[in-house]
Amino acid sequence: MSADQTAPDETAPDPVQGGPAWWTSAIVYQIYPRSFADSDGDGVGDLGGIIGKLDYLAELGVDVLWLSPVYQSPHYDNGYDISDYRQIDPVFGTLEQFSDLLAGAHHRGMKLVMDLVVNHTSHEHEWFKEASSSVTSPKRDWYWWREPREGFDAGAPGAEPTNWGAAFSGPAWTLDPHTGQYYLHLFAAQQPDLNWENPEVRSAIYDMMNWWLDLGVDGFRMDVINYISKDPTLPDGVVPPGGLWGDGGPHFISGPRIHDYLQEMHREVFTGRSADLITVGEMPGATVKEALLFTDPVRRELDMIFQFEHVELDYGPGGKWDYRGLNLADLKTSWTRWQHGLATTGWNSLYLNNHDQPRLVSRFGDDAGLRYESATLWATLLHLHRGTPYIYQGEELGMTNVPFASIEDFSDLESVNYFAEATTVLGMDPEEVLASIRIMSRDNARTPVQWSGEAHAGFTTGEPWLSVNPNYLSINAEADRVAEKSIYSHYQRLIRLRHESAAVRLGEFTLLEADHPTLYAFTRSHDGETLTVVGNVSGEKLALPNGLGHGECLLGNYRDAGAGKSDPGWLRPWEARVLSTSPAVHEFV
Ligand code: TEU
Repeated sequence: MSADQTAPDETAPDPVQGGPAWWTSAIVYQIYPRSFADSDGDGVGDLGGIIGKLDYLAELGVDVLWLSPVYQSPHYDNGYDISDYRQIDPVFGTLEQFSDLLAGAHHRGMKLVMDLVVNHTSHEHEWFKEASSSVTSPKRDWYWWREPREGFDAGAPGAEPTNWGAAFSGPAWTLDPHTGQYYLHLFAAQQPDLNWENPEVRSAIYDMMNWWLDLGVDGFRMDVINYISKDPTLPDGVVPPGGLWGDGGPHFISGPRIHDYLQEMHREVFTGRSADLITVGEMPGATVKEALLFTDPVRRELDMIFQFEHVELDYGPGGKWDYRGLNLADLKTSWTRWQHGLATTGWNSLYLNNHDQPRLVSRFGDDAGLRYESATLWATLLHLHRGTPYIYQGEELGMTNVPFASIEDFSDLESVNYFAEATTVLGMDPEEVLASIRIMSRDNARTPVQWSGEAHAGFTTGEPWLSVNPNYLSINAEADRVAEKSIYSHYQRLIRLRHESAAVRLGEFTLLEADHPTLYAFTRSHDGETLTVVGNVSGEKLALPNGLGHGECLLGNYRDAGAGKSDPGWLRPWEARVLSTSPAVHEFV
């Protein structure tokens, strides 16, 4: 890390001083290292694999790489359970290799952002080992410990200190038989929650963050960062109808001290450092109003957040596993509310895919006959909104969900634990449970990236930790990049358009034809320039109302769209066009 990378950069536009921040024109690419590329043949992706693909990423044109966790971990949750924040897990490589990766990214003009998982650690972290050694341990209070519920013996049914359920099934409390107390874990039992009320915890985390920034990383994606402040009285939650556990969410989502903590973190870690850093907070359950507080630059908390509203619109009343399909009207309403809510202050992150979401082309498009068209339609709609777009590995190739045959094919603890709980305690039909896991499981996003038609899709020379999607023979990077209909090329064009067009970066968003069932249309206006975006979210031809198809086509997903050959009155199945209704500056078709 050279000294000038951490020095305050006086020339960088500071959002507080006015003027758009650099990340308004940036595109972030997320790497899930386990599944990206394996350089040593052990079947698990690694840093060497990423280094080998830096040119591929630079050619795509992305500005920032975000690495899902590569720290030392027992991998119960694939690295989201960290046992040492300052070590690279040997399965991924070494700190030296990490420095090479960082230098390689910087050399190609890309920044590198780390995943920061500090709501919880692994149960194998030294802090937790020490904390659980005795009730008088100096680190006892670094985690949340409680006696069994009054009137209950430790370990008896219902003895948990609160009725909260964990995100990965079962109760949010596990008994430590050694000390007779329970510890809190909002996720798996192997992920005990840190107690942010304790100033020593916060200071240890800030030290660690400063250590990584001094090493030269360009910022952090902060895992469930709006869960870190709990109501210390830990009240019971409401049990939903047919549910097993209470919902603790209201007592820890954007809890009482969350803004204090983030402002303190800003002061202790980011103040005085370069304006070229980036912070993004992952925030399930965050509202637009809260997002405004988290991302208003004068409050000095975060640059942007990941909100979850749009990826939960296809949940039924029973939640994630009760899939009911997307109603486009709901998405229009939701995205429009977020676009307007953060129009003048704050900033949006734009995503449809990540390592926790099924593949977008299977979930929202047509992953069979019109895979190219529907993948590029969704990419176009997403990237033309106001905010920073995120691309998840394989999305740029139109990778699809996976035809998992049986529960044995799944690896993710969320899917595996849910299957066990649903088929036993809830008494559900295993085939029915399997059907919903097939659609929504996080493993859909976690199979190896399909690089080529070679064995295991060119991901590894060994046995991959999770089987490659059998469609790799036709869907892979090598084939896509030379195909006439290349999804990768479409992403390249979208990235260039954002880099070069102020209207894409900053334009005011206006939704059009709000009530149309299959047309998603909007304008982006900036400085006398207006772009009109029209997208057909269906496999049927669509007649465009009110002359909407007129204008010069800057970018489209049907090859003839810009050559004046397409009919401006119609959109073909899953067709998207970006039209300039003011003098065009660039030709992107
Ligand atoms: O996810 C937080 C989260 O609440 C959900 O996205 C969750 O993973 C799941 O999809 C609910 O169905 C973050 C990470 O992105 C995820 O990979 C981790 O498992 C989780 O935190 C715990 O660290």
